Amino acid sequence: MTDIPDTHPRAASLRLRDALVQSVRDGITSEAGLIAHGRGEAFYYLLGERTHDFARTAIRAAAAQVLRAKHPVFSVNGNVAGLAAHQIVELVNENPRLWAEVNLFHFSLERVKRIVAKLQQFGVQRVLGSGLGETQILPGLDHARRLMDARGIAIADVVLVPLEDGDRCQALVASGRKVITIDLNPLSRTAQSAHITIVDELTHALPLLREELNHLRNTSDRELDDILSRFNNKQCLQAAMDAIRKG
Ligand code: PTJ
Repeated sequence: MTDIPDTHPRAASLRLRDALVQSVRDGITSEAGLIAHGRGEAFYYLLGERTHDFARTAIRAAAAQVLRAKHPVFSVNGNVAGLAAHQIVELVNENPRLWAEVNLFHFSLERVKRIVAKLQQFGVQRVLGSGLGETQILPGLDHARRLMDARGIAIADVVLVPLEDGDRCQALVASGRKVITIDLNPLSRTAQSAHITIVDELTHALPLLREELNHLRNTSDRELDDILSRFNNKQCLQAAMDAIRKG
């Protein structure tokens, strides 16, 4: 790991990079994951590297959606596992209906197993790997991301899929599941097709989602439905694009 002093003006950003580089070396994150991260960094820079109100609004709706779900699943890829394993533990373990399922684009069974093992080592109580157990197929996809564990995404009504490929997001939406994403690019196909898009950096959004879940946990179903019916994803995406344009 690089020695990054706290006084470095870009310390937080450099530490995330470092974590991801190490995660590639550990065989958790794919090499292409570094490129995906760089794309995220560019959008984050344009967004002023802070959490905007449109993201907070989407995070609140996401929490309401997870709390209203019967079987919510957090779909974890190599970047998410590399950057946010400690945050996945908190989310899954504090929300008894929530499962994590490792699902990869650059697929190998070895990497799925390695990520599942990493999450287990961190203490995640409910974690599956697409392709490891009894497997079903998500229609409309030709690559490994179509694999779904029969106890996980296959029976999920709500799927949280940060940093996702657009075609899988669209296939999940077409399958009737509610889809929540975290994506710094408001123009991506994923951002545009998900039901709830949190335009914020992953490791900043997840603790806020955790807080919001704790805050809303004892809220009535009626109030949660009210939050969801008032939420407008198009408006949030427009606000994100305006923020980027205005600088
Ligand atoms: O581990 P695998 O094999 O499943 O592969 C995972 C990656 C991320 C490599 C794969 O899904 C991929 O290529 O993703 P894309 O199509 O590059 O999409 C990633 C999206 O996430 C882009 O829109 C980025 O702007 C965004 N993004 C990248 N890093 C972050 C981010 N959004 C939020 N927080 C980040 N840290």
